[in-house]
Amino acid sequence: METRGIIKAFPKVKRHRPHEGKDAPPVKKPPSQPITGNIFQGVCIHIVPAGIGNARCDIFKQQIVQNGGQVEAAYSPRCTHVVVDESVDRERASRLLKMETFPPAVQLVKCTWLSSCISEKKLLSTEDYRLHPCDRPQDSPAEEPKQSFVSRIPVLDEMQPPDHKSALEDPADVLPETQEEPLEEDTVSQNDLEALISGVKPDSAASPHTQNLSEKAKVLGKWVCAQSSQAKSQNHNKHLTDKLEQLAKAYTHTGDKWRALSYSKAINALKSHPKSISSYEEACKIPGIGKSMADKIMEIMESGHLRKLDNLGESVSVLETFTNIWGVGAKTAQLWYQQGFRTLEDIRTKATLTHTLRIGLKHYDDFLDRMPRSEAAAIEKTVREAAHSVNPELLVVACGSYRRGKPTCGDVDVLITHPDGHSHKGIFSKVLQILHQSGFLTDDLVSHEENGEQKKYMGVCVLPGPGQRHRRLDVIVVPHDEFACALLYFTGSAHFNRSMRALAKTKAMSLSEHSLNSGVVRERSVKVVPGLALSTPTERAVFEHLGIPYREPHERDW
Ligand code: DCP
Ligand code: MG
Ligand code: MN
Repeated sequence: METRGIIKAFPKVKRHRPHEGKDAPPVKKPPSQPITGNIFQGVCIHIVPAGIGNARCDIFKQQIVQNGGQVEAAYSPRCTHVVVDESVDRERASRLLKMETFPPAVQLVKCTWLSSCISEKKLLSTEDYRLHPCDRPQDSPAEEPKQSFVSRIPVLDEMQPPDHKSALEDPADVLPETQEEPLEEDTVSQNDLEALISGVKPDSAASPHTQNLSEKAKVLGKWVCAQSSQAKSQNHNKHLTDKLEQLAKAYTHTGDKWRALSYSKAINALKSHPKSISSYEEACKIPGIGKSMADKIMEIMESGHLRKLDNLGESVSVLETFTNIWGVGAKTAQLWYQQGFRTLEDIRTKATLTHTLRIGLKHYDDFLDRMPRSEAAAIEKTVREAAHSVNPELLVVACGSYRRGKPTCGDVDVLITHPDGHSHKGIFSKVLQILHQSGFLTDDLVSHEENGEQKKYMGVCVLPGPGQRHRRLDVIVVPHDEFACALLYFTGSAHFNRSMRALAKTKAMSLSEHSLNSGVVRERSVKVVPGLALSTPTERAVFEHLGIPYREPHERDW
């Protein structure tokens, strides 16, 4: 499926304002901070970094000093407080500090005490935060969960890192080992991927533990496709998601798709969280947010900033400029960067360009500009009129972001079929010819037949009249028995589709833009028996077969 490959190579995220403080050195030395408060006046704190993470540690230190306190790099008799990670108990603290006993005057406390003091802007009693000899780790994400299916939730940040050479290398970010293409339907990584997106191990949806109805509901509740995306419309965590989105974009541009996905999963989770996050523990409890993500959330909460954004380096904005060319993915962008190209002018004059890339370059600004819905509607109408002039019975539907009700659209995705099941044949080239002749279609990007039946076209169009911009247009023509699955696929979002396909997989089914099959057998995620297509006259039928509530298109905007 070459077409998908091209769609994949085209990042969804289209504009990114390079960060202004890009070259500012990271804040490393708390003592140089101006003192702006007095929460910690008279307090001398040693932080045991184990488990807390460097970034969070630095933020704590900075906040202590800024608020009139003192920080000791190692334990000393001057210390009034010793702060440890929530997961550290008294025994471990003794080992870490190499101290058998603690002087009674020293308060040994969990770092939640620090977070709370900072967020409540006062020196709180350590009463509820002190470590006692019998203390067990509390609220640690590594803690044994109460339900067995929850215990198998893989948290991205806790998996093993691959041998990555990312431009944004961050030892604090830990990644899964597999680096396969995440968007293919039947790749080995699909299950894992959705697990990362939804925070639930897909297998668990079908496990005996979930037979109990309420548990099943709980599991389904974790699937993106089983939930309404409306939940994120009231984002209570915009201050967090804005920063994380900047980082996610950077990962997209550098081709670090696992990190980009992990961030987009966390961003979705934060956007749909019913309230503003107020503590590290609260962040950790959200499915899809692991420790390292929670560290970043804390950093933003406590300092209003994410220092990583200051250290992105020049390459990220150059790679972004390149990947913003339609048809250019992270690989090509990196290759160009390695070849010494830094600007669009370099690409225009020095890079080897295919026909497609030349068109992408020609319409660089137009393609980055999302069009208003009204313009998308006018484009769809133009296609519909051309189709109806060939055969008035053809069904023509604008899908994609338009059908999901978005106020602006990156392109227009038009689906064509014929209710009689055969008259869709042969219309594709006729419709395109009409649109070419009228001057509406100006360039072709990709046009091909797939599976002998479904046909895809990707091109460029322009509405008549002065001042119109060139817009991307995708058209697919499908046989009527594939209509519902094609409509579902083409409506998206891509994230919603991944979730639904992964859910299907847990039920020995397989969902594609052609059909929903049951009785699928996979060996190590590779399909060995394709199964049989279920009857799917409507989108609703697909939801029903999968056992999830129907979602209107505007609820699929994940
Ligand atoms: N699609 C998908 N997987 C992809 C790309 C696309 O499942 N990798 C599906 C879901 C998308 C639909 O195709 O919603 C249309 O793709 P677009 O790239 O046009 O995306 P949207 O229309 O959703 O957004 P935009 O407004 O950016 O065009
Ligand atoms: Mg679209
Ligand atoms: Mn499209």
